[in-house]
Amino acid sequence: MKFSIVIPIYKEKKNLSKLISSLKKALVDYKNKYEIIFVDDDSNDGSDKIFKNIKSKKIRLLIRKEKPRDLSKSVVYGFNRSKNDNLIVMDGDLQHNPRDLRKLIAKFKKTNCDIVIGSRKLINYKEANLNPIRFVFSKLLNHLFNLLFRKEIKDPMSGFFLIKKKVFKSVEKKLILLGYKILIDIVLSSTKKLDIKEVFINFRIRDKGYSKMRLKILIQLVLFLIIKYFRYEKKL
Ligand SMILES: Nc1nc2c(ncn2[C@@H]2O[C@H](COP(=O)(O)OP(=O)(O)OP(=O)(O)O)[C@@H](O)[C@H]2O)c(=O)[nH]1
Ligand SMILES: [Mg+2]
Repeated sequence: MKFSIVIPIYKEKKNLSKLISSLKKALVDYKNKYEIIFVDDDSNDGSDKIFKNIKSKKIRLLIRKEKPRDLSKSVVYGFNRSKNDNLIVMDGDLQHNPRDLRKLIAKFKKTNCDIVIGSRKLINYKEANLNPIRFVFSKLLNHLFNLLFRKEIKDPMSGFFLIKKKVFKSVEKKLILLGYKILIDIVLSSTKKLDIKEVFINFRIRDKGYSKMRLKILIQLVLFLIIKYFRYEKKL
């Protein structure tokens, strides 16, 4: 099984060297079975210089020039330029631990499911490594999602997941592609009932750099859920 890891980045210069070295370490057993594609939304912060010293052909930097910048669109940009049949998305700020990739891949190999989600354990805010407000919001949004769409997904808001490329391709034209939540965009666009598995991951505190999560993005998310809800109801 070969996979392409797509990592959307925006002004993550301070995290990239550490992330790349921990990815290499975590993937040492997978040798020629993977590629890593960083999709930078034209950060202009010198992130590209870090890639100049990388000799491995398995690691690529793509710069997306389209404006306005957008996380979901960057992920699709990377998906469409990937070589392998299985796709993985993860954050570029070290909040997703490269060591957890193994768990996602193992679950996928064992079950041959459509999607494996790396889910945050949202039991209490300290264990989840979220500040109390983000914790409550994440829990509320997850509940709201499951209620509205009659699903049972522990962490549909996760940005860490593995998906078969053919599943992505089957829904690509229906995606809204707005903001952060590409996973729910994909899940709710499928006409086929998807086989979704989850594994718990160790979500970490942002290491360096700054969060791009803003009120605008939360409003985008609520808007996104409303649009999806009406489309979803029509589909049923
Ligand atoms: N290409 C691209 N990447 C983005 C954009 N916004 C955020 N990212 C990246 O997407 C990942 C998640 O964004 P974060 O800002 O860390 O969001 P978050 O993890 O929900 O928020 P924090 O917990 O506060 O860090 C990081 O790798 C960001 O660099 C964007 O507009 N374009
Ligand atoms: Mg983050």
